[in-house]
Amino acid sequence: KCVNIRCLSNSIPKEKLHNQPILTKNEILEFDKVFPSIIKDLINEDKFKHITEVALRFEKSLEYNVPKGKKNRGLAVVACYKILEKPENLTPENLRLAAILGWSVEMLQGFLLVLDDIMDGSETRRGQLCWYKHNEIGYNAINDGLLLEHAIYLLLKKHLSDHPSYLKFVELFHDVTLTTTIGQLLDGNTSNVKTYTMERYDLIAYYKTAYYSFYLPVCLALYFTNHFNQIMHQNAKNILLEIGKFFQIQDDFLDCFGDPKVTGKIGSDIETGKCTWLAVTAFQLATASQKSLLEENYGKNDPQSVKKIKDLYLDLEIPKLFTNYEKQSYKRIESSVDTLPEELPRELFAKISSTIYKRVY
Ligand code: GPP
Ligand code: MG
Ligand code: MG
Ligand code: MG
Repeated sequence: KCVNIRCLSNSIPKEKLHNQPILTKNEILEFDKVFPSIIKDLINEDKFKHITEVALRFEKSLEYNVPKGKKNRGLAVVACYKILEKPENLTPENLRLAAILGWSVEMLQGFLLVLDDIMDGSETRRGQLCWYKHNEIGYNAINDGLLLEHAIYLLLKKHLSDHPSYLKFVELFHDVTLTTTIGQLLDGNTSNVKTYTMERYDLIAYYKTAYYSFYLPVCLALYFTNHFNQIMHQNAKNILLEIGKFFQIQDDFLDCFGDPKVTGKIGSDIETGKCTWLAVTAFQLATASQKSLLEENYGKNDPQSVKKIKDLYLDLEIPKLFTNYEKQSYKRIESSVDTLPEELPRELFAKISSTIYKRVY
């Protein structure tokens, strides 16, 4: 039974630690407090501060598309920084810079989501209408997305250009954006479900999600604390990509079986014929007649076809398989954490995977 004594963290059942943000309420508040000054910096950039029309539009897009998510990725930068940094360096100024790096990751996320929603034909995101879905926005959202991407580099230049790792930050953001774009290309290159394999799935999940969502925040914190050891980075990358794949499998499950009131988004993977974990798993398990049903109905933007696919997923007990997969995969990740070299903060990796285990949004 859950004991109501907060200071005795050991007495809180492990279950209670899942699906919780990586930082405390107060730490999240501190992170949020930095955002208004970031908006101010951005709209006061020399390039357009005198073009009120541009500054106002940018401000509107920043407010709508950046701060309203879970902020897992941005908060992870700060959490990782706090663990890696020497206590004497944990000054308010350094914490502010770590928060700015975190918000830069949230800018990347905002940029990717604005464009992803157009490509996926999505309706809602974070419980609100997708940005491009507003009548007065439409495809101009593409340009707003590009501006959000530039916000990353404007912030880095303004606040971190004197940091020894400045070039590393810039190159990392470029590299991760390229990786994500390659993942998005593969994800959008849909074909008949019979051609989808788990190998293809893994590649898409690593590229389109894991790099930017899990490797990027930790890598930024490593560079910020001047950790450049290649082996250390490779070890961190290996485990973070596994965590990222696990996260994308959850995302696929929630697209089909999640509650849009909780996830804040209406799924579209079946209609758009995406290579999801559910589709690949279902095709592997299907009988010959079920395979033809999949081939005929998967990827059709038609409610009856979608229902046939969802019913088949239920017949094949995909939700149960998913729950088992989630449990097994979580266990595997936990044991790989235990084999990480000493110089890597094991508790951080354990925390990252526990924040997403059993998530419902
Ligand atoms: C998640 O895919 C991947 C991204 C948001 C990366 C987009 C990359 C671009 C280059 C634009 P998803 O479509 O499954 O996410 P969601 O379910 O949140 O729409
Ligand atoms: Mg999408
Ligand atoms: Mg997508
Ligand atoms: Mg998805």
